[in-house]
Amino acid sequence: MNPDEYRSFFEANGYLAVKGLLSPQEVAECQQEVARLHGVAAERYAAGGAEKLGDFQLEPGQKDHPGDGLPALRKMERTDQYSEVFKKLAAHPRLVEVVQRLIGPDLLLFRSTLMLKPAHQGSAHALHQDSAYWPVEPPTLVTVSIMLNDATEENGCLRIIPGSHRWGLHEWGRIAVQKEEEMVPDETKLDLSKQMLLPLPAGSALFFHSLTVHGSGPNRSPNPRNTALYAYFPATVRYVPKGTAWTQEKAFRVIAGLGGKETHTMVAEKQESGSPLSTAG
Ligand SMILES: O=C(O)CCC(=O)C(=O)O
Repeated sequence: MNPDEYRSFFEANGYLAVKGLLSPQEVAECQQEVARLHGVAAERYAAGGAEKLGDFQLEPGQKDHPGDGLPALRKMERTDQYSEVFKKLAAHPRLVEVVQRLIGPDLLLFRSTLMLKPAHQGSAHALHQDSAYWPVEPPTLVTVSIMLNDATEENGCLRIIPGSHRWGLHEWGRIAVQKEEEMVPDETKLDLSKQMLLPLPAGSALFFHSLTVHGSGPNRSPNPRNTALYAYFPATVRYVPKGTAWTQEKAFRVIAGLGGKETHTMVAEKQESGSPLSTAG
């Protein structure tokens, strides 16, 4: 697709896949860094068990028995705080160029995460809308999931419902109940026939709107499915924390624009009373 068509495709469909965003060398560097971070997690676990893991989260069922080798991790949050590689990747010029085409020149970083699906053990993510959790209004964030391995149906590639970003924010946008490998929250009247799998080769990137209904299946394969995931937003939004998990003031890293300053601090606004999503955070 011609880059000039990115925005119109994204606005119509709520997602955009870009192949070859990272070179094979860049992918290899990221894979090495993922291995190093697993080593850090193993050291922390050895020092104090699961409680010492902090931003490293074990796969469900691994809490007491992470095994003899490296811990089976489901995700690593706030990677920009302890990984130069993933801090730098958030501002990768090709990545920034695409996000700017989608939401404009001034970009703030909302989230910097590694989503991991270890071979045979990686668990599913039930379908949900990210904006059901995030304190940004209007809900106009863009998440990018960068494939660090080939992502296939078997190892749990992302799945989305195209056009669902135009449905608005729903009560079922949160993962209400996630049973075993079930992909749909309870009380949902989602038309799953519209669900689309997005297998993509390593180095590709999938961009999606924070209202787009998305999730991923379990990893039933002998290969990992690891992705670097970032969420960006324009500074024109309001910061409206939902529940108690968010601070009144929050400094976000500036990725592009805003006069080149390093961080941009936002002050919480009260959310409208009666919001259906006002509990927990
Ligand atoms: O990477 C995945 O498998 C799912 C990630 C996801 O749904 C999320 O972080 O909101």
